[in-house]
Amino acid sequence: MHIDHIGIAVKDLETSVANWEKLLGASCYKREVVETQKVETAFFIKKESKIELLGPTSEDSVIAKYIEKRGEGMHHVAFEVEDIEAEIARLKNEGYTLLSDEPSNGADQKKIVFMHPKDANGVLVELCQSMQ
Ligand code: CMX
Repeated sequence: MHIDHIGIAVKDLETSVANWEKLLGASCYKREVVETQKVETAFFIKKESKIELLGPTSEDSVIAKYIEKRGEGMHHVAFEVEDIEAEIARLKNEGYTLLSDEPSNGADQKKIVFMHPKDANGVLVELCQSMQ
C-alpha cells in the first residue's frame, strides 16, 4: 500500500533516540523489545513518515551482525500490505526469496516478514500488516 517505515540500525539506542529527537523535533512515541528478533526498537513519526531505530539486544542479533559488517545506517524499508499471507504467496510465486513462509509478530502490533536483500537490489524489504 505504502512505505510504512524506514529501519535504521544503531549501536546505542539511548544516544540515538536523543539524537533523532533533536534532529526531527519530535519525541520517540514508542519503545519496544522484540524478543524473537533480538532487537529493541524506538519509533518516531512526522505526519505519515515513520522511522524505526533498531538496537541489538544480544551479540548474536542480526542487527549486531549488520553493524559489525556494514556499520550503522539504513537497515530496511517496510511496506504495509493489506493481506500479508496473500503477498507472501504472490511474491513466492514470482520467484522471490521470503525469509520465512509465515509472518511473525513484529514491533508496533504488526505481522511481519522479510525478503532477502539480494532480491531487491541490495535492500532488505519488510512486509508488514497492522494487527490493530
Ligand atoms: N540490508 C542490505 N543488505 C544486507 C542486510 C540489510 N539489512 N543485512 C545483510 N545484508 C547483506 C550482507 O551485507 C551480505 O551481503 P554480501 O553477501 O554481499 O556480503 C548478505 O546480505 C548476507 O548477509 P550476512 O551478513 O551473511 O547475514 P545473513 O545472510 O546471515 O542474514 C539476512 C542476512 C537479511 C537474511 C538477515 O539479516 C535477516 O534474516 N534479516 C531479517 C530479520 C531482521 O532484519 N530483523 C531485524 C529487524 C526487526 C524489526 O524490524 O522488528
